[in-house]
Order: sequence, then structure tokens, then C-alpha cells
Amino acid sequence: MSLDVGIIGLEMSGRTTIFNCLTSMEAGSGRSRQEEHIGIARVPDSRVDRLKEMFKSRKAVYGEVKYIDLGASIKNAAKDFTLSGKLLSSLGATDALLCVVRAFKDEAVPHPQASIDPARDIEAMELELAFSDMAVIERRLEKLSAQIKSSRTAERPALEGEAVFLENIKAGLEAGAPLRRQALDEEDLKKISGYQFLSLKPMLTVLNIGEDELGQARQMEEQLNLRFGDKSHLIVALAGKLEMELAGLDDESRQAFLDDFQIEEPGLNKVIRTSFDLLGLISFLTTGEDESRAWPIPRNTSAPQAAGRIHSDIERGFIRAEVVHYDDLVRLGGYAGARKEGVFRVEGKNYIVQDGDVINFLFNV
Ligand SMILES: Nc1nc2c(ncn2[C@@H]2O[C@H](COP(=O)(O)OP(=O)(O)OP(=O)(O)O)[C@@H](O)[C@H]2O)c(=O)[nH]1
Ligand SMILES: [Mg+2]
Repeated sequence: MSLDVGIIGLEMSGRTTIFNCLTSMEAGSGRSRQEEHIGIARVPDSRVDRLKEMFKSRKAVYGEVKYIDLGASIKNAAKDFTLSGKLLSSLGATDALLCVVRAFKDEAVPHPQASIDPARDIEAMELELAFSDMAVIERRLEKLSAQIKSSRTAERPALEGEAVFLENIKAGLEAGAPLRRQALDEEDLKKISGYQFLSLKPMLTVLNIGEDELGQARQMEEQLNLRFGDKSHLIVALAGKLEMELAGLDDESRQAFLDDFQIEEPGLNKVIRTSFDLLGLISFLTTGEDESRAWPIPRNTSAPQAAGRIHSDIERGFIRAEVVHYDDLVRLGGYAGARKEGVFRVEGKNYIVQDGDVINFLFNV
């Protein structure tokens, strides 16, 4: 299962630069290139590397995130009907949004608003998402009102109920609350799942900072998170241009570079991991001669459903799961130790898989 993340942001904010770092691609950046790029990033997971070493697997396989750099901005799309249809259908199908906001100073790179002000730009992006959703709601309300007029009495209450509900969430949007921040219960969410609302999607805002701002990065993140963050919107700082240089180095030079700048890990890893967390995903692990591998799943996935990620046959023919947590497996040096300590368990079909479970599924087809 790969996760699809759509990259949005103002023009010349560094979207393509960050897309290139994330996916190790070399899409052309600068001067408003409007084409769409798609690339895959691995979710870094040191547990996979450790398992590969312990069990001498031939390869390591990581979870994946698919990033889509849309090229065009939502704002331009608002002026252009064909562009907006294409953009909205690409964005609507994503699992989450990554919004690039410029913080770096560089006279050579023009800013559409002519000055650098990340808070203003975050607000502007939130507004663009809200406007896009309001337009979708208005179109639906127009249709509903015609339907209500021509409907039979028995059908009317349901249609009227939908209209009231849509009016309510639209009022929320107008008052400045993105849908992800409105109190919607499971039933509400089911009602609107077909609309692919943008302000409902989890969002990661990447503050594209200059390397001279690395010292203040933490503080900038904190301030903006306090003001704009919520449980489905996180703001992280990343030095886009520096990261791009980092991505082009071999492992050894990269480490030297990180040490020089006193950076604990490449900011990209943080971005990839955070996109993953934001979506409420965890990973279970498998290991063997062939491969050690991380399998991303939503929280609260049952053992048979998790098995289904590997192959539908394993889900259908599920018998039981042999489970040992990664931490125990490593601490006790392998399966023999884990069995002796009693931390090697056999779980049935109601077991809810936990992050870091190393699992062997037994099945029958
Ligand atoms: N100094 C500096 N320049 C950067 C940074 N990130 C991007 N740039 C430059 O800013 C310009 C725009 O970057 P892009 O990555 O193309 O931005 P974009 O949002 O994809 O722009 P368009 O798609 O053209 O609207 C390029 O010339 C980049 O080299 C940064 O962190 N620091
Ligand atoms: Mg671009």
C-alpha cells in the first residue's frame, strides 16, 4: 500500500525542490514549470535494517509514500476552469497534503506577494483549501435545492437533512475552520467521504527555510504550530536547498555534512515520517531469508486484515499469527530467546496488530 501525498503551495515556494529531495528525482525547478511530477519516497525505518542484519535477509523493503508535485497552484486554477478540474481531481484523490511555504530569503527568487511572511502564506493556503471546498458545497446545494422541489414527500426529509448539514459545515468554513478542525463524527465523515474535500485532508506544512535559519528552525516551528497547527495539521521546517545538496551526496559525505551543521538526521526523514504519523499509520514487520520488510497499515487493523496486505490468500486462509515485538526480538537476540522468555505469542483473528510487531502468518489455502 502506498500513500499518496499531494504537494501544494504558492508559486516559487520551493515545491519542486522539496519534491526532488523527497523522491531523489530531478524534475526541473524554478520559473513556474507547471507540469505534474510523481515520485516515490521510502519511509526510513532502522528496524528493517536491523532485522535484515539479524536474519541475514537478502534485501530490505520499506514502506512507501507517493508524492505528487502538481505544478500548477490552486489559485491559478481558480482562474482557469480546465486546470481547476484537473488539479482538483488529482488533489482530491490524495490521502494527505504537503504544503510548501517559503521562509528562505533570496533576492534572486521572486515571491508572488513580494515579501517573505510564512504566517500570511499559511493563512492564504488554508483559505484556498476552504474556498475550494465551499465551491464544491455550493454546487451541491444548488442541485439539492432543485431536487428537493421536484422530490416526492417521502424522499424530502433526507435531502433536506443533507442540505442543512452542508450549510452547517459551510458556515464553519466561512468562520475560518477547515473541515479537519470541525467536530465531525464518524457518521458525518461517512456522509461527506464522496466529496474529497481538501480542507479535510491531513496536512503537513513544510516551512522552506534558508540554511542561515537552521538555528531558529525549532522556534519557528513551535510558533507556527501554536497558531495554525492542529491534530491533522503539523508544521515542520526544512532547508530545501541544503537538503537537495545533501540528497546528492554519498552516505559518508552526508554524515560529515550533517555533523558540520550539527543536524541529527536529514530533515527529509522527518518529513517522510511525519507524513506517515499524520495519517495514523503504523508498520508491522516481517523477516526471513528473502527479505526483511515494513508493511504500513492504519492503526487498529486486525491480524487477518494485516495479512491481506501481504496477499489476499493469507487473509482468506488465515489460521493464526505468530507475533513477537521487534524490541523483544532484538533484546533477546532472536526467536529462541523470545520463546524462552515467553514473549513469543500466538494470536487469533481478533488480534489488533501493533506498531513494531514482527509477524509470521500461518494460513491454509
Ligand atoms: N535560496 C534558496 N532558494 C531556494 C530554496 N528552495 C528553492 N529555492 C529556489 O527557488 C526557486 C523556486 O524553487 P522551485 O522548487 O522550483 O519552486 P516551485 O514552488 O516548484 O516553483 P514553481 O513550480 O515554478 O511555481 C528555484 O530557483 C530554487 O532554486 C531555498 O531553500 N533557498
Ligand atoms: Mg515547481
